[in-house]
Amino acid sequence: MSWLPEASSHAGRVDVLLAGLVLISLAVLGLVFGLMFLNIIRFRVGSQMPVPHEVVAHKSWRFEIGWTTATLVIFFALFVWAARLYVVGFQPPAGAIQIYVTGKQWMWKVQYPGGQREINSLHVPLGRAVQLLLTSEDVIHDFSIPVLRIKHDVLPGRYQSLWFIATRTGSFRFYCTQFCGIGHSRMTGTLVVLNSTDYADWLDHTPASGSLATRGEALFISNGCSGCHVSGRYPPDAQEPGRAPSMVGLYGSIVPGPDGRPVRVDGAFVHDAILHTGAGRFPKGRYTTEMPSFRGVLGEDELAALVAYIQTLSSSTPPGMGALASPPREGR
Ligand code: HEC
Ligand SMILES: [Cu+2]
Repeated sequence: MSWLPEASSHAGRVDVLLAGLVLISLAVLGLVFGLMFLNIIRFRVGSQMPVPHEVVAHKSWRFEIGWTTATLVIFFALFVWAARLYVVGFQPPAGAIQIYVTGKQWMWKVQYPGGQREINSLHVPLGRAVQLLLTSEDVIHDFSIPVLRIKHDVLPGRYQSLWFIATRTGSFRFYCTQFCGIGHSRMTGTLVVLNSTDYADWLDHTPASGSLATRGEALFISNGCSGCHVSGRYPPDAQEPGRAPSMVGLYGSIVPGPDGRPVRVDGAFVHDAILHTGAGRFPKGRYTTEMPSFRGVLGEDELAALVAYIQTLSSSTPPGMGALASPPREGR
């Protein structure tokens, strides 16, 4: 549909859903009000129409049940349609490029896995799955890219995730859509979608001081994480736990959550575990030490780096780079 600008296939699907909702609602509205007005006019005072007493006396159950079932089915189908779109819309495919977006009064800070950073602008390659890990350094913000039809509240102390595949090159606006103080209206930026060669070029020409993961590794040591989380693989739920669970192989694995239901360890899981704002899957006393909360100690920049580093302990591909050919640029 071209009546609203869109830059992803998800946007197209959201628009079709919206059109479907509007059309079905209009059809129901038209039917109900049409019948109402028809009968108001037909049976107005002084009209010559005979009042059909039989119809009132013997109401048709077949009609009654048929109509109720039909509306139920129509609206339930709408629910399934919308719910599927919603669920898929929040499940990033494996191998998506991960970009960290932090809201702060009143700007958006963006960090790339290669170590590049920028403010109020977000560069992504065309046709590749991109996952945004969103968080806030202060109050609640909301990140919205209208042309992609995606938005999500951005909360301090937590990671939220959005993903998309851009299908059009160009520059598009993004916004904070949660009133967040006096500078809220200035909290906007530009999404730049580049084709893959331009994107590789852009990554190359944007200064970066070491990849996110390299910075994360240094932080893992300087903040004392490595003192408790010794390296080396042992299952975190082995009988002999030691000081703290291993971080090796943690990312991407499926672990039992606090309520016993399996959860997949992703960026949000790791981030929230470091701040103690997450689920916390181990009972107290499970390990010989207790992990201090790093809330207020580590900034969101540092947390992004730690998450990227812990990701590297589980895979040989650079974190969040997906299949992007360009290797992490170290030491630049
Ligand atoms: C004093 C020891 C100690 C220090 C220091 C420490 N941790 Fe932990 N950490 C633990 C313990 C014990 C657990 C398991 C119990 C829990 O989840 O609280 C844990 C759990 C975690 C988890 C969740 C693991 C899982 O399998 O669910 C992550 C992620 C983590 N730590 C990362 C870090 C990072 C990053 C740092 C440094 C910024 C750090 N930890 C510093 C002891 C520590
Ligand atoms: Cu805001």
